[in-house]
This record gives sequence, C-alpha cells and structure tokens, in this order.
Amino acid sequence: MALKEELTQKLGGKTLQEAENTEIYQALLQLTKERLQAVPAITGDRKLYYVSAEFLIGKLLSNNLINLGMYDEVRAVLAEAGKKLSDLEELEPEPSLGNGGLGRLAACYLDSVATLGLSGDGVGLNYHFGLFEQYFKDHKQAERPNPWIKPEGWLQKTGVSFEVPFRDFTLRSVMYDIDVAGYDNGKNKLHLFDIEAPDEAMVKDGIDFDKTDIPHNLTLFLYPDDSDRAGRLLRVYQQYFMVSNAAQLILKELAGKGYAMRDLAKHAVIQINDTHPSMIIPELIRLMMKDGISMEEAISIVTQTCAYTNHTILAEALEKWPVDYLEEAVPQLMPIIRELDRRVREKYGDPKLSIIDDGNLVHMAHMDIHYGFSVNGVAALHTEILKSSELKVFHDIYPEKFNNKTNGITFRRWLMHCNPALSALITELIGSGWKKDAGELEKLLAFRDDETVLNRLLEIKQNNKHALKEYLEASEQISIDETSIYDIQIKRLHEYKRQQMNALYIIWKYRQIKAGNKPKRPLTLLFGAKAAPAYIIAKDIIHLILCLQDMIAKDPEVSPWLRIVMVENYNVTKAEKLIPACDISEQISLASKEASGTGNMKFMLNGAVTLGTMDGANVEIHDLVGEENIYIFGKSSEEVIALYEKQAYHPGDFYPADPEIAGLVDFIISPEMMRLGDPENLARLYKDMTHKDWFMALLDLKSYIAEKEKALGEYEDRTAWARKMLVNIAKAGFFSSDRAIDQYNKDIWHLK
Ligand code: GPU
Repeated sequence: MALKEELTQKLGGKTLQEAENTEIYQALLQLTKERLQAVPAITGDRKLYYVSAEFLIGKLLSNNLINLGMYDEVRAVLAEAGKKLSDLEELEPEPSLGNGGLGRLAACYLDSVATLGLSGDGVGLNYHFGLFEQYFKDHKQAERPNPWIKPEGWLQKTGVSFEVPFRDFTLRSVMYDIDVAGYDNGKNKLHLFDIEAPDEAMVKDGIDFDKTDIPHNLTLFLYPDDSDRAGRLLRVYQQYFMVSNAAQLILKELAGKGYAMRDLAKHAVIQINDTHPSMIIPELIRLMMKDGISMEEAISIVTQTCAYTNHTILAEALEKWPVDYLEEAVPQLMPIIRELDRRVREKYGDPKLSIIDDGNLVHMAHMDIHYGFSVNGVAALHTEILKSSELKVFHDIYPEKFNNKTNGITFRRWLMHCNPALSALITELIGSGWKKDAGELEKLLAFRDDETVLNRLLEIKQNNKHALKEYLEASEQISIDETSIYDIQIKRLHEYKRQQMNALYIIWKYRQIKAGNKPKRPLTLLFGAKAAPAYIIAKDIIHLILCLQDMIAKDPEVSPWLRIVMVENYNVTKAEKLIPACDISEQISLASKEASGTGNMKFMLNGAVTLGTMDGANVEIHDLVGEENIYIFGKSSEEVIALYEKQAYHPGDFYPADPEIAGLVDFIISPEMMRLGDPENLARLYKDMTHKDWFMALLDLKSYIAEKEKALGEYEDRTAWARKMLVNIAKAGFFSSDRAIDQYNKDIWHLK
C-alpha cells in the first residue's frame, strides 16, 4: 500500500488535512514501527556487544524515517496536506539516556554498525528519567525529572529476564529492546535492562529520592548524584546490574546458536565503553567458573573477548571503587578481582600496574587493560597522551594492545536530518554517493572558486540562522538578530571546557563597546550547557553567564551589538537546531584535556568554522582543513602537560599581575554584577579563578580574545568565509562514524 493510504487508514478515516498533529504523529509512529519490524535482522557468526551506561539516542522518528528510506516521501505527503514533519517531531519526547559526548557517540556507533551491515547490539540500562531537565530561576540552574517513557514509544518489552545477585537480595530483570535500523540496511537491537518494580513515585522535591532503596530505585536515574556514599553505592549497583545482565545475555545467545561457552571469543566481542561496564570482566569469569570452566581458562577466554575504550585522562573521571563498596554490593566478585590483581603483582611486581592499590581502591581501567585484548583512545592526540604519559606503564608492557580510533558522528542525523537544505545542495553538486561513502564530500573542493556555489552556501546558512531565530522566539521567548554572527559553545559545563574563558571574552567585548569600539557587525554568543547538580563551580559559571546575558540585554548601548543567549535544557534536539545555524564553533578546552570532542565534527560538517585549541580531534580538523580554514590559539598540550608536571602554573602570574586581565576578572565581583546576581556564587567563582584556575583559563585568555577578533574580522569577507565553510564541509568525511566503525571492525572486532 502506498504510504499516504497507509497513514490515512491509521487515522481512522480522517484525512491528513482534517487530523490533528497529535493524531498524525501517532499514526506515523505506528507506521514507522511496523516498517521497522519488517526490516530483516542482521545476523552473523560473530557478534559485537557494545556495553555502555549511556546511549544518548535522542528522538528517533526522523532518524528511523531516514534509515528506512521513507523520509523524503513522508515529508512530501505531509507537505501536500499542509503539515510539517518538524511540527510532529515536537511531540516526541527525547530519551536523554546520556550525559554528553560518550553517550551520543554510543548512539552514533549503533547507527553505523547497522548501516555497515555488521551484527552488533547495544546493551545498557532503561533509565526512567533521563538526564535531568534544566530550567533557569534567578539566573541559576535548577533541575527537575525528565521522564520520557510513553506507552506508545519505541521500547518493546521482551520476555528475556535474568536474576542478578547482590549481597542482600537478588533482583530479576526485564529486558526492553529498541530497534536500530541501519541506513538502507538490516537492523540490530539496543537492549535496555530494567528492574521489575521501579517506583517512580519515590522521586520528590526536584530530583531527590531515597538512594538506599535499591530494589525500587536502581533504574530510576541516569548517573545519580555521586557526591555522597549512598549515591556512589547506587552506581555500583547499577553498573553490576547492567553487566550481569549483559554477560548472561551474551552467554545465552551463544548457547542459543549452539556454541560452547569455551568458544565465546570466537563468536562474540565485547566493547567496554569507558570503565562503567568494566565489572563485566570478573562477572563473565564468575559465570564461566560456575559452569565448570577453570579460572585459568575463563580468564584467558574473557581476555580474548573484551576490548576497552578510554574516553578521558581527567583523573577524577578514571573510576576507582573502594573495595568495601564492592564487598557491600557484589561480594561474589571480590575473590575474582583479588586473584586478577594477585596475578598482575606476581608477574610484574610494579605497584603502578596493580588493580587494587594500597588504599584499597579497585582501578577499573587497570583491570580492563590487563584482561582485555585492545585499548583504544578516541582521537590521535588523546591516544598519544595515553601511550606516552597517562597509561605509559601499561603501554610499556602491552604496546600491541594500544590503538587509536578517532571518534565519528552519523551524517544521517547530523547532516541529512538536521540540515536538509545543505544535504540537497551537496547531492545536487556531487551526487548522492556521499551518503554511503562520506569521503566523497571531498568532491566539493572542485567548487572552491565557484561564486554561485559559495553564495548558495551562504544563503543556506542564512536561512538556518533565520530558522533558529524563529525557534528561539517560540521556545525561549528570546529574540536575536539574524544579521549578527552566531558564535556557539554547546557542551556539558565543565571547567576544562572553559566556558568561563568565553565569559571573560564577553566582559572584554562589553567593555570595548562601552568604550565606543563598536564592532563591524553585531555578535550573538549562544551557549547550551547542563552542569552536574553537585558540581558547584560549574553552576557558578552558569550563573555568571546568565547574569551577563541579563545585564547586556538591559543595556541599550550594548545590546544592539552584543547578545548572550544561554538556551535552557540543552539536549540533542536543541543541538540539531543550533548546529546548522552556527558561524563560529567554540572548541576551547585546555589542550590535552578534551579526549576528542564530537560537537566540533558536527559543526564543521554543517559549515561552521572552528575557533579552538590544539586539543582532541581539533588537531585532526586542523590538519585536514589547513591553517587558513580554522582559528587556533592557546598553549599546546606538551606545554600544558609540562606546566602540570612542574606545578608551574600560577594564576597569580596573570591576576593581579596583568592589569588588563585583572580588570576583566574583577568585573565578576563589580557592584553591578553583585547587585544583579548572587554575591556568594560570584565571589566563589572569582576566588576560584584567581587562586586556583586549575584549567588555566587566564593562561590562554589573551590569545583567545585576539584569535576570536581575527575570526570576526575575517567574517566580513563573505566570499572568503564561504570558501572556509566549503573546505570544512568537504573535509568532514573523515569524521563519519561509518569510517570509525569500519576501523573498529578491521582492527578490533573482525566481524563478518
Ligand atoms: N566523555 Br569518561 C563523556 O562524555 N563522558 C564521560 O564520562 C567520559 C568522556 C567524552 C569526552 O569528554 C569527549 O572528549 C569525547 O569526545 C566523548 O567522550 C566521546 O569519546
């Protein structure tokens, strides 16, 4: 049946014109789910299990329509009836089952695994509340729960269920599945495990709940607050629940295919997405030993099955669980972990390599490295830093395990869906081969001196900027100037990402305008960022930005030239609106600290020019596009690493020593700011920035301001700027997640 007839049939006789958007949305959801069901499952003799605490999948309707090849037709059928797909999308709740880059990467990777026709499923947890919903009150972040599960959504309850033993009780699981269709290919699954009796009603007063009632709270929240022991313990329960279910599922599927447990490594490969799933190693060993396999052999099998991805070198993020937490939650694992540690100590005798340290902390990454066959970083620079400093002692003994897999993003969501006009232009110019082979985008370079093409790029960007303006007016009641330059920093709020340095730029620019130095063109600085609820300084930085936003909006002398907008509740959906409209992409982390970044790739692909440090994948972007198509500033990773090693960075060298910098920092606690904001928050941030400044914002501030001003100036040569845009788009092919997954498969997984 033709799509239009099928849809109207689902509307119970109403025509598309007559039906309400909510009815059409339900009908389209139904139809899409049926089409998904008909897609053949991808099978294989060898299968990948991508185990991750986060899958930031975002809304799935349009994504599925694209991958099922229905997108254009649905848009056309709706348009014929005067309806817009984007209006229907508004009705879908966003599953925010991740914090940021790591979770979104897992979602992009599932898309590419299926698109390449590889047999591979995701395994994670079915959080009832995704990452909290952020709202602003009194220029501060506040949080409320973010429910997303609806009876008619994408989750399918399966009959699969396992028993997960803890010290004090046993929990039975329920497995839910979400179909993951490849682009023009078969489908895999995302398996999300839940407990049997989750109690959503225990959440009250914002996002607070009884952290000790594990049998009823285990899957309520993504990353519950870990600022106290109960919160941290709950994370241990979550992690073990996730990996025990994953391990049992993997062994069940192996047996289901008729293979012996001993052949696990031949038929399965487990990618451990950072250390949250690391307990799958001792858990699999435990389950194999229960089945009569010797410890010796179980260790060997598991080591040939598990591969580990490291996503950070920030010390506070490298998980180390106290032995007494594990004894309290999952004592059955401790004898195994102790034996794994004993073997390492016996063989190498170097305490730096041990799994359990002298302070009785279990180093999850160390376990992964010893008892997995592959360790990968997520960008070239990041992997080099792992090999030469962070994990050097491990690289010395296992050089063959280390490899790099520079991150990637799915172009289905991050170009075809979020920027249909640019997609259409690209296809018109070079054909549609790029959709399956992103490397073909390089063919665009043939148009680098074609004024007509360059002008069309500018026109599409302008239309996207207009669309963002309208969206912000409708959703946040904020009006921006579409003739201004859109400069955007969207990512989690963290000191190392240095939103505070951008805030100091705002202060600098504000004072320039006050002093009569009006820019050639107005500037709009957009932010989107959630701070972890217990991360005090991050919340103070949000407060600073919101105060600056308000102060400038109220200043008639400055506001025509400078506007600050921090969008509320930044999430995947908002990213899809912001990225296509961006002129300048802010990637300003302290060099060596951002493992890769993936927003940087999304912006580039959509024709934004990067303003950034030589950090993470910015380095590779720089090498691909060349000096003239990127704005780079700041100290190098080597210089930064040396400063940390020698403890040679002192904010006092800049504050109050440098009067220009001092003037900017002092503004944070100026009378006008203290009147507008909360003196406690502003004073605390001021003190941190002048006495600690752990991520060296003051060190790079001047070169940042200079480079940003250079970019703003060069924006005025519109043709030259459009050429930069074109080169960025043309060179973005390398950052397709299809390329990344192909490399994972060739070097690590060996599927098919
Ligand atoms: N990342 Br570890 C997260 O988003 N969450 C985490 O818990 C850890 C890392 C990010 C990195 O910060 C970012 O640089 C990287 O691009 C992303 O993972 C995906 O690899």
